Amino acid sequence: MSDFERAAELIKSAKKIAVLTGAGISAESGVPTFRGRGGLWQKYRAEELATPEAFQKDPVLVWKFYDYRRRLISKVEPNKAHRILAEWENSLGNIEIVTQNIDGLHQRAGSKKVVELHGNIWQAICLKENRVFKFKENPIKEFPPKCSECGGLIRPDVVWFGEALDPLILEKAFNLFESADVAIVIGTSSIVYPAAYLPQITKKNGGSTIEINIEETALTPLADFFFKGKASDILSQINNYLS
Ligand code: BV8
Repeated sequence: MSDFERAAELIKSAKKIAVLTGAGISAESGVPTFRGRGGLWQKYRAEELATPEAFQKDPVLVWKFYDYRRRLISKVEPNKAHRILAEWENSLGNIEIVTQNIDGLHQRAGSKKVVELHGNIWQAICLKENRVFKFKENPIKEFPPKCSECGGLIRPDVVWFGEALDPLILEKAFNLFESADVAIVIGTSSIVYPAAYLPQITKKNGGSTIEINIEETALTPLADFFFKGKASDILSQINNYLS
């Protein structure tokens, strides 16, 4: 029996499956990753852009960074990896996704059960009213953009480095990986915490972990299965043994 078949058996017999995705699952859609070749952070340093201090210092620069990504994301489509996970949500019925991505591609592929750990690039927060709202202006016309209701400064509704994640969202993610007997980890360097901790919870509770990545990561030594390859290729191969 191949590892693909074994992984498929694990998925078929799972009571609950928790999926953690990172920028790598959107790479095949054309969205640059953070730390890989040509990654976003290679051009910019995270500290310069995705931190509250950076926004405080230069909200225009930070908003131009997000406007660049919004324009790029608005032109791409979910890829086969996103679509297979959406199919599995329907066919298996016991799978939920926790994503570090802010691109919304899982939802556009049809996934309904998606926890966005780090926020969503198409939402903003009015700092004056402390209100979260959909902000889809594309491209952004004025920098920094202002709240249409009160004229106050707004910021992207994303979690920056050094910022706490929404406790309710984090609790939901922890509970999911705690109750899962299978964790599937796709396209993340497993560097950023607390996200990287989630699959370790499943492991600690005696669950199994399946990692899909084009290269080994900090999680790989812990994984029960490590499939080296592109997310859409590996998921397609596992999917062949599910249908
Ligand atoms: C917090 C949103 C506390 C904005 C992001 C030391 C130890 C532990 C923690 C820390 C530490 N030092 C600092 C920290 C905390 C810090 C952290 O983890 N830093 C890291 C860098 C060490 N964490 C935080 O600050 C978090 N908050 O801890 O708060 C706190 C508590 C109370 C009160 C106050 C504070 C907040 C973290 C969230 C930061 N926001 N993004 C935005 O997107 O602009 S993180 C950013 O990195 C993205 O969200 C991204 O999703 C995330 C993780 O990156 P990946 O998704 O893994 O992407 P990456 O490029 O790294 O990897 C892509 C992978 O895909 C690669 O492995 C590649 O091989 C693979 N791949 C590529 N192509 C494919 C593929 N795989 C398959 N198929 C392909 N085709």
